[in-house]
Amino acid sequence: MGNLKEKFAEKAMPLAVEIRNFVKENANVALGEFTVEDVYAGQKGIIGLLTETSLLDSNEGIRFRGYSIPELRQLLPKVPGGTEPLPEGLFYLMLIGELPTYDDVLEIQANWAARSEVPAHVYAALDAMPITTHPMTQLTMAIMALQTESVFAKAYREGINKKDYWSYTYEDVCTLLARLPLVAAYIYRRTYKNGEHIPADAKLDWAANFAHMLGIDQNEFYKLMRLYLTIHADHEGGNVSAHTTHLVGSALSDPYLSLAAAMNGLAGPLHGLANQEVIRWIFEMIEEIGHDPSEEDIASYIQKTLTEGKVVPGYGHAVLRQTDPRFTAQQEFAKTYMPDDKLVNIVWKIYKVAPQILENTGKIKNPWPNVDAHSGALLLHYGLVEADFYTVMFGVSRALGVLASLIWDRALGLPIERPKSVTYDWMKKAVAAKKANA
Ligand code: CMX
Repeated sequence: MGNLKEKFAEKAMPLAVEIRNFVKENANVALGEFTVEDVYAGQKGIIGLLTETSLLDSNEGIRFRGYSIPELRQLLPKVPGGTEPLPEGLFYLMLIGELPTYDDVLEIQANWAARSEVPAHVYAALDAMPITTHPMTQLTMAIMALQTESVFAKAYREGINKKDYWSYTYEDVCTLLARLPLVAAYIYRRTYKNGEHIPADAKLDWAANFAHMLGIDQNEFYKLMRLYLTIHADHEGGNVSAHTTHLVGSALSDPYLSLAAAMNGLAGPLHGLANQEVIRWIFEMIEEIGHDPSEEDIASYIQKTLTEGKVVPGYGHAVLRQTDPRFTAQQEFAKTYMPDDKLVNIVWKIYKVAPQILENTGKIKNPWPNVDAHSGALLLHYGLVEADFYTVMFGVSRALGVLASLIWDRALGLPIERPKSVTYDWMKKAVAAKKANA
């Protein structure tokens, strides 16, 4: 990818030198303190990671290179006459730190289209799996099968200079991103559509082509896919999928190995699988209380879920403390294109009653909806009814952000990650010593 790769090198190489000098000059500046609770609560609030592509504010939500989601919807290039941003443009922004032109996006599209042929053995590996295999398991397997193509792994084996790690990583990332929608669509069609596959259409953009290969050739669904694949891409570095990519990549595992590991994390119900769980939970509710539940009906169903010791999927967040702007963006889309959709209206009713009930528990730190609370209802509207596939779609998008970050990791020469762990016994002694000295 001549242009983008060169632009990235022009940005990243001087910055790597600048950061090295910054660290040398400021090595002893303290950034904060952390408590026993912080450690036992999953390290939230402890600064220990570096991610250039995006930054989260607990109240405002995510910003990609300084741009909020509403700003990205305005400013990123769109197809002529289009209304939603093109995710290829977000990839450019995350890599370069500046908004791309439409021509920049077209260049990425052409480059990825040229790399997109998936080797036959990847499809054969998928076909060897039972049709009942969860789509996320299939996705991880497909990424692992694609790993045979890693130019980073090959070059490392042959011996390369550290300074060139980023370049091979870049090549792997672009090839992987080019092929990911094809394998995801293949998984969908083999699992749910009798293996009747639909060839890619190189004239379409990355998101519309994905929609086309899934079998939903509607202009409105193309728009949804552009929005969906943009907003799910990145959520700074500490979430399970981003952190896993960075952690595994820090061992110099190639991008395929790193992304496969990340997708296994995304497949957890407290992370990406929540989009599937939301729809399953709503359908169970409908089965129990009918198709047109009142706010009171929904409130008692939420109470029941909590009493049974289960989580209300789509609500809460490890770091956010407000309604997720990714939820709001999807709500706005729904208000424009499907204001009368029954399921969408149930999602909105849940939004009216759930936060107060969750707040009243006194323990849930964020009672507001996250990205997963809305996405399934939008997909269902366009006929994508197979909820078990939803996290694969999240994964296709998340790959953009975590892999852009992985290129940065290699360009900045970030080292192997190895935080210190301690035992409970160690912790008790440390606390006793602190108290004695207080
Ligand atoms: N329903 C019921 N209980 C919830 C809850 C919810 N939606 N959100 C948090 N809680 C509970 C926690 O399980 C925890 O309970 P215990 O003290 O009994 O262990 C307590 O409230 C405090 O948790 P927290 O500090 O508010 O939240 P965490 O940082 O531990 O967890 C998250 C964050 C997202 C895992 C949690 O809110 C949750 O399980 N939500 C539902 C699943 C979900 O929607 N996940 C998707 C997140 C977005 C994404 O990554 O895609």
